Amino acid sequence: MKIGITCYPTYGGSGAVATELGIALAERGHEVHFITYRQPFRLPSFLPRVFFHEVDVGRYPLFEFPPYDLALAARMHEVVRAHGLQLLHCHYAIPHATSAWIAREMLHETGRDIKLVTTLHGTDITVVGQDPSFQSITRFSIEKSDRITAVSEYLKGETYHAFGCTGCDVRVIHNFVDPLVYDRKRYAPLLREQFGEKQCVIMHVSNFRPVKRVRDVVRVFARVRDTIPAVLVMVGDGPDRTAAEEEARNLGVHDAVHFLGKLDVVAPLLAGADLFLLPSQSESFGLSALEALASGVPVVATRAGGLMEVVREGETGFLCEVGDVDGMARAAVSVLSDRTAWKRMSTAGQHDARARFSRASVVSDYERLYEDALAG
Ligand code: GMT
Repeated sequence: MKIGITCYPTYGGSGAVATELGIALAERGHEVHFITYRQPFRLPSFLPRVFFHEVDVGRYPLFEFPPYDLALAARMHEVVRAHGLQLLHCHYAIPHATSAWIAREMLHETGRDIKLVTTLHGTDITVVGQDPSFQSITRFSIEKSDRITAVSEYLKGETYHAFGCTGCDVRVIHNFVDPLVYDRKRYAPLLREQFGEKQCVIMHVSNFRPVKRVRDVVRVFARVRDTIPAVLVMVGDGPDRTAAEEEARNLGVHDAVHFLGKLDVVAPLLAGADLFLLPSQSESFGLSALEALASGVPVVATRAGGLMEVVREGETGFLCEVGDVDGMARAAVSVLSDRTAWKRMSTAGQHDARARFSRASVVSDYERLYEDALAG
């Protein structure tokens, strides 16, 4: 198949999943064209059958807000025609699926057609899409897609609940993890070199948006540190980084908190971590938690949305209510202070991630979905 993929190329789970899906599809012989405003962050410079088409938004003094959605639609139209694409897979309903619909309407003018597949990742449904100014266009873009997927049962439910979409058939295709990349045994113990053997390494990876509650990460860590020698490694960057740094200073743990900034490759770090914290307000899936589990890192997170489908309570990690800093700290101490329990959880996480979220089976699910769309 000849497939176009549009995603947010920046640091984030949806871009990571979209890119890794494209790479896996190309490995299976499909031709994959990424159409985005920047090279996706997890896309290496060259891979056979993988192409990147940059969307140039242009800057004209007339436009206070350059019309990215239209530039994207025009680029999609151009790439579909130039390369004979059969299908566009958009990650996020707005604006990507909306642009794809415009591109398809333009193609109809010349008697051609293309199938549209949209994957919902969360923010478009749970936050932006429910803003009154975007509600109707989000719903429209979902309903105009030939196939719609959501990354969790939770998100599927939210989609029906928020938008009705009675005529839609939202299918759940979970996110996936590459077991060869997220493998504890594969990497040199970089973090141990830096922090030694005697301290537990607690880790958080995100874009530090308010929804991630990064101050709770620091608060949980400070409580854990009252009992257990530990360091906190914060990977990523975003609006709440300063607040997290300030919280670390206020709680007197700043010397033990290490902010590494944005890193494209996190697997070698995860492979050296003892515990992963994800105290989010809302999470439609929680890809970073899955990557941690696959790397043998028990997860302490919140009972928020899709995280309940990713973390098996008591088996691969612990789930607490949003904001329950004491509960998360108790859970973290319980697993970090009992080596046998930690080992059991670490092994269970690696097995469960491979069994339920394997790259091979999820990529096959998408392949079948595409074939079904093309046949329909
Ligand atoms: O969580 C974010 O802020 C980034 C966002 C994105 O677009 O990458 O993540 C969403 O999609 C990921 C991939 O499907 C999911 O793992 C995240 O749970 C989801 N984020 C939210 O629902 C807040």
